[in-house]
Amino acid sequence: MELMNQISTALQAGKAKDVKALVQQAIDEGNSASSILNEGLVSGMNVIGAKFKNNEIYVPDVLIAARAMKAGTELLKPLLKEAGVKASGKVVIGTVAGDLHDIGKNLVAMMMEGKGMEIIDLGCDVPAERFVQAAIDNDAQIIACSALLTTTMGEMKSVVELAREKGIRDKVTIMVGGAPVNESYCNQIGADIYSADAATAAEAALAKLLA
Ligand code: B1M
Repeated sequence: MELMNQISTALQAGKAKDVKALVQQAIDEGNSASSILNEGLVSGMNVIGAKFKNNEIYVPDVLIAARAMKAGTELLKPLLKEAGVKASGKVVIGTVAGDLHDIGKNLVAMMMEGKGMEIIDLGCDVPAERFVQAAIDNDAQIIACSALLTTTMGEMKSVVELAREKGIRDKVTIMVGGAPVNESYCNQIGADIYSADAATAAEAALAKLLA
C-alpha cells in the first residue's frame, strides 16, 4: 500500500521518472497491473482532478501529471494484455471532437488490444466523419467513443446519426464511455454499449465479437 501511495504522490508531483521507477518496482514486487493502475496511478490522477476543480492547480500542472501517468501506463501495457479468451475484430477508437482527454481512451484501447482486437486509434479531437469513415475503410465491427467533457459528449450522438446516414448502423456496434457518460445517455442517443471503465469496455467488446 505504501508503494501505491508513493506512485500516487509522484504522479501528483508530475515526476514522470519517479513514477516509472516506482511502477517498475511495484511490478517487480509482484503487484497486479490493475492494482498498480487503480490504487497508484488513477488514485493520483483523481487527486489532481479534485485540485484542478478547486482551482488549486492549473492546466500545465495537470498536463505534467498526465505525462507522468502515461509513463506509468506504458510499463503496464504488456501486463494488461491478459491471457485468456481473445477475439479477432477491428475497433475504431477515439476521443470525440473538441475533446483532448486521451488517457482513459488509451487505457480502453490497450485493454481491447490485450484481448486480441485490432485497434485503429484515431487519437483525440476526432470528428464524427472520421469515426464513420475509418469504420467503413477498415470494415470495423466496433466504433468506440470516449468523452470527458459535458460540452463534447453530444458529439457521440453525431457519430450514431452519421453511421445511420452512411448506412453502416446495423453493421457496427457503437460503444461509449468517459466520466460524464452513463447508461441512460447511451440509450438516449441510440448507442449500443456503455461501459464505466476500460476493463469492462474490453470485456463488453469481446462478448460482442464472440456473440
Ligand atoms: Co481536463 N477536465 N480539461 N484536462 N481533466 C476534467 C475531465 C474535469 C472533470 C476536471 C474538473 O473540473 N474536475 C473537467 C470536466 C468538467 C466537465 O465537463 N464535466 C475538465 C476540464 C473542465 C478541462 C478544460 C476545459 C480545462 C480548461 O482548459 N479550462 C480543458 C479542456 C480541453 C479539451 O479537451 N478541449 C481540460 C484539459 C485537460 C488537460 C489537457 C490539461 C488534461 C488532459 C491530458 C490528456 O488526457 N492527455 C486534463 C486532465 C488530465 C483532466 C483530469 C484531471 C483527469 C482525466 C483523466 O485522465 N483521468 C479530469 C478530472 C478527473 O477525471 N478526475 C479532467 C484518468 C483516466 C484513467 O480516467 O479518462 O475518466 P478517464 O477514463 C476512465 C473512464 O471514464 C473510462 O475508462 C477509464 C478508466 O478505466 N472511459 C471509458 C474513458 N473512455 C471510455 C470509453 C469507453 C468506455 C470507458 O468506451 C468506448
